[in-house]
Amino acid sequence: VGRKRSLIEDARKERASGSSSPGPSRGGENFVFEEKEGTVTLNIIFALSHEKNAGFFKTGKVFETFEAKLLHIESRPGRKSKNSGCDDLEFFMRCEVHISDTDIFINSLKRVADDVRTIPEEKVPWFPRKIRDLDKCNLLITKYDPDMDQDHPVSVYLSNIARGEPLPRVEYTPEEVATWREVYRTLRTIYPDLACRQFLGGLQQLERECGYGEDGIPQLREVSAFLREKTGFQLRPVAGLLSARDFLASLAFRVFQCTQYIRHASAPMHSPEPDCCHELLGHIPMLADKEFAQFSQEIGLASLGASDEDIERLSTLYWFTVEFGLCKQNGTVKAYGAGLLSSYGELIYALSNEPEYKPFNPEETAIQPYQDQTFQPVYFVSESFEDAKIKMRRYSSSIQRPFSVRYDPFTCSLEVLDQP
Ligand code: HBI
Ligand code: FE
Repeated sequence: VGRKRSLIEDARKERASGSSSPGPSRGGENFVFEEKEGTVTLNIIFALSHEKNAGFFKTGKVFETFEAKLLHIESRPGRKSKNSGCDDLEFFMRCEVHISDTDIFINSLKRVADDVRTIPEEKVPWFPRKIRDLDKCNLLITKYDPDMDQDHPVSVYLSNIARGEPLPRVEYTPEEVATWREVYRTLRTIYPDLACRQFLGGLQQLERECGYGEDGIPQLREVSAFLREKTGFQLRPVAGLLSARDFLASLAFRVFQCTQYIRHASAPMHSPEPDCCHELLGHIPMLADKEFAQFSQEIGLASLGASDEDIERLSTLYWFTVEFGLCKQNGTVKAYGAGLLSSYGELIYALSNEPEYKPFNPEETAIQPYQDQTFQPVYFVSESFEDAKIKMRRYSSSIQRPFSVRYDPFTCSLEVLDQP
């Protein structure tokens, strides 16, 4: 037993020194905020029979060993005692333990107590509270594979991403610049007819102030500084496609997670995943628009601590607006979605007579099935960004969460308010 205990303690010491473990936080009585790789709150019920003499103090030892923080304790006559007249007691304990200790903690209790049960409670998934918490929003779904091309600089400049260092400057190869040139030239010619006014305005400013043009791939560091001045958005380099939850959470802080590598030269007009052509041409000019920036942050704020089902709906909304959205301007329909503005083929298709259009309406848009392999089956048309933002706000206030959030732009952090 002694050895086992010291192993547990060693593991704990290691953990304590290796990470700045976040302090436990909890909300009201009926829900808890989950910690990302931190502690978990457990509601435990167990019984102690009359024969287990001093059993209660043995359970106390288990709590002590695992440094379980006791939040509540209650006792009552056990079920057996009511029928049989013996003096069993049942205990209810609410406590916090380290997530990775959960199973061993419960098993240890089972050795000293009877009928050990845990009662699940409503969990609020972990979400970032401060901008630096975004270091933990790094769950990659897919990652650019440098093995596809050994000369690709991707592995070099992905190595120092997580530590909040200044945005790395990338030396792109002549072949990569040639890919960019082809994409830029092809798309630039059709933008004046098909892109919305805000996009064209943003792109012109980027051409004047940020070195946008055919001759080189703009550096994220400069683009990020540009955006900060325009709308407070900043860029953060990312190694690939993030989970929808982590990606959307960063928008709440006006942070856009941005890939920095470029698609393969063998298919310059196609990329199955985001690459810097998609980000720099599709997203960045739009993020320089105040109204659009607010709209994007609105989706991000709605996603914090939301259920998996709500994340799915918000992700679909993001898809049909930020990626594939259309809007009315002076009586004609224009594109503002980055997936369209970075794809020659789909941009032309979306603004032809072929596809079906529906008015943007969050309740309906959020449940529309979407396509990530071919062109979209339907596009949603907004009246204006102002209108889209108001509708989005109304939609997000309808999402059920046991708390509300308020963003403080001065500290770039969230105030989390428990609802009465
Ligand atoms: N990750 N890096 C990156 N870029 C995206 O555009 C992106 C993502 N993860 C998820 C995602 N988009 C979509 O699921 C959105 O609908 C949220
Ligand atoms: Fe995108």
